[in-house]
Amino acid sequence: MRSIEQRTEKRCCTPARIGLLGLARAEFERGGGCSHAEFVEIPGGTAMVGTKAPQIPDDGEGPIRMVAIKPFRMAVTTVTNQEFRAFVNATGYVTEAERYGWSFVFWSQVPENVGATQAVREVEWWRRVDGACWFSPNGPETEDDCLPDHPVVHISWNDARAYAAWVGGRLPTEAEWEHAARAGQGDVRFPWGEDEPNDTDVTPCNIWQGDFPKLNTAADGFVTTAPARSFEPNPWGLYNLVGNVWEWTADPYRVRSLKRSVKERLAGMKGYKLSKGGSFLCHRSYCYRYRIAARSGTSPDSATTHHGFRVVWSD
Ligand SMILES: [Cu+2]
Repeated sequence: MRSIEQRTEKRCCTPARIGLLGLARAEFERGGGCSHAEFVEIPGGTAMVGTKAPQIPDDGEGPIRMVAIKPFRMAVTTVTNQEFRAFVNATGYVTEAERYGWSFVFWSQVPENVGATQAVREVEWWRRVDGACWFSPNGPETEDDCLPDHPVVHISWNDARAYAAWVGGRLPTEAEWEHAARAGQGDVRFPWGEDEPNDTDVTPCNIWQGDFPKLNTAADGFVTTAPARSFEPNPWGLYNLVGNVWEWTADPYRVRSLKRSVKERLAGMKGYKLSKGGSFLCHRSYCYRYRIAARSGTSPDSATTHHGFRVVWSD
């Protein structure tokens, strides 16, 4: 069995565009847009953030913190391709993946005609694919893989903020996200409680089943993304908080730790942003991050096929 220490360094999660020059922030209109997204009212109060029982302590899952928050509204799903298309049609917004001309695609989804691709060090299953972006997610001529009701992917933090501003909203803080995910259930591991997903008959969310990164048996019904509104919602009516796609938050990626190894890792992650929820690539054997307290960080210009976002609104 793998120890927690080893697992800490193992991420399905975080390729970054390290070493590439930043691009200018795209122009976008603020607050003029229209979102038909369904949302729920989230009560304010004392949010529980983190857990008493961290599974990956070096990610900063503990200790448990109590944070006062105001009421807000949260979209019941992550932003879909259909919703993002409306934004692009209205504003002409160009995502960072389009500006860079490439994005990260999971190895098994790279079309055969793409040929050899560059891998990412330590997360070799991530491939740089030229032409991959939200409307053509696996590379050139894969527009048919952009399904209207699935989460939009290849969205950077900067892109997510631009969309959120257009619909008059914003990205949630970590405290808001966890508060909404817990739905009053306290220090539970998952949005549905404590039932641990397995590779066969307990599949409450879209994660990996089988041997990562080689074989996903798709016992949960999905090899890549699932429709944004699928599986049972949590008690507050929110879908796919864990699994499916990572969700950007408004917060910087910070880990409070005195450990030298953690500090060294964080030194290379300046300016990184925090994401929550894990993705369809997470598996307990490798990247046990489809838990409410789990966390990941990557650079605000990074984009992949397993990273999306959800919008919140407050008065
Ligand atoms: Cu993961």
